[in-house]
Amino acid sequence: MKKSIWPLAVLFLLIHVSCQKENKVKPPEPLGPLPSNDQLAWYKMEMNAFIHFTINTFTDKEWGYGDESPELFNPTAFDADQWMQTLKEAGFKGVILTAKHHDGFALWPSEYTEHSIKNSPFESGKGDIVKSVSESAAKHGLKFGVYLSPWDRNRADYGEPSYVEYYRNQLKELFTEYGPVFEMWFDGANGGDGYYGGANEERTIDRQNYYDWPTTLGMVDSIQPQVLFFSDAGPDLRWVGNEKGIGGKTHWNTITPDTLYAGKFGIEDLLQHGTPGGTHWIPAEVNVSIRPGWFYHKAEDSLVRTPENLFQRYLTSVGRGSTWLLNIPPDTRGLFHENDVKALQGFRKILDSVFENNLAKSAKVDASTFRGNDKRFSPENLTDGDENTYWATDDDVTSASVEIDFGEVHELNYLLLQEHIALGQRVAAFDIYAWKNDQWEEVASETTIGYKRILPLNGVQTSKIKVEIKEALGCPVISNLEVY
Ligand code: FUL
Repeated sequence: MKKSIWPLAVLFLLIHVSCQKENKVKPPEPLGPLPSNDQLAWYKMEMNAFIHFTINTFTDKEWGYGDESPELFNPTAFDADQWMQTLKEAGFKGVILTAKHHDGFALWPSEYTEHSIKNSPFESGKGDIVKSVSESAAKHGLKFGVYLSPWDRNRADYGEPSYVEYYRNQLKELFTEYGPVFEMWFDGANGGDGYYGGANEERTIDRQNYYDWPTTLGMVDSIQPQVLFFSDAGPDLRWVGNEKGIGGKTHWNTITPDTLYAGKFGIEDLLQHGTPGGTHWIPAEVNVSIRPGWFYHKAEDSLVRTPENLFQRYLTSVGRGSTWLLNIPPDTRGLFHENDVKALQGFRKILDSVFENNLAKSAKVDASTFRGNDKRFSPENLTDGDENTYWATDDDVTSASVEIDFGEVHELNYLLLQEHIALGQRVAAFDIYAWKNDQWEEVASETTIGYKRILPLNGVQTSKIKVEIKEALGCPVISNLEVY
């Protein structure tokens, strides 16, 4: 019997056509430098706590000279669980502890110095704050990070090559004995006067070369490769250029390290804003203290930031595509002070109430265009709650708009946007419009989006919002849009 080959041929043709179609609309190619997986995980942490605690807590100073007796370190009710519980409830995801500040006092029983907790009365010299904090952090599901001041006003050999060896030995102890570390914070403050083993003098170092950072970072990297290094200039995270908690409205994650090195003056503006088309992906981290000082001072008990002020700092850090590193200094008891705890609880309440009801979830979303008219890149991806899906345009389209129609008038307070930064940072200028009196009225004109951008809409009454992307380095790739 002669079988017809037609059904088979039609099937092949259909498969062929559908494959061709699949291939035709490809996802956008990555653009420029990209974040590493560890950096991507870091953005998602959003809020981390900085903890400044050492001998300064007991001398009421900000910068210890380095001649303080270890006998002074004696918290009477130290409880790392109180810190971690407070932080966890407030929504923090990581904690970075000052294992050693500029005064050189080590909060762990380092075998390389006598200037440490082992010679203090705290727990009869058997205490280890680094261990207690790293263990409590792990118990509460928070990631642990380390601050180890390169500048050491206690060491007699600060400024000599042997000090750099000492510093590396301390890093080795910290990175081998205290579990995984997500971030290492290298402070830019360096050199000046100090005790220096009794020399009591001024010392300056060649900031660019003295520490031989590539060797030091390579050593840490070989012990814990996931660690992100923060310093004025990176290489993984950069300083934001101020200590006020203000990220740049324009925040390019990209920057060219040629133009930077730790300690160079006058680059604050560059650090805050970054450079479109910069050669490296080094996001700015926003650090600020909940009090005027970094260490606890009784006289500042009434000067703790209010919940509303903390919320504003959240908007100027996380809301500008950075992570927020908020310092909460424990007091002489070794506890977060009641006023700081209250402020954090109040802040959390504001955050929960502001971001309670995402109106975009049930709104109708429409775009002026989307990539190849392919559903995989349609504007609905903006509100599907899936961070892996996104709205994108064709490669040659760098301006496009999206409309969010709520069907009825609402009072709107915030708009939240996220770029799919795994494919690079792209958007350079965008406007937001609200539908008022039968026409579009501009409510904001902005530049970058990045990992996250939260913009105040100031209670505008409207039934529709439009986001118009005016300029981008490549086709826009936007993964999330929320409205509150
Ligand atoms: C600065 C230091 O000098 C301060 O004491 C504090 O540690 C702050 C976070 O960084 O450079």
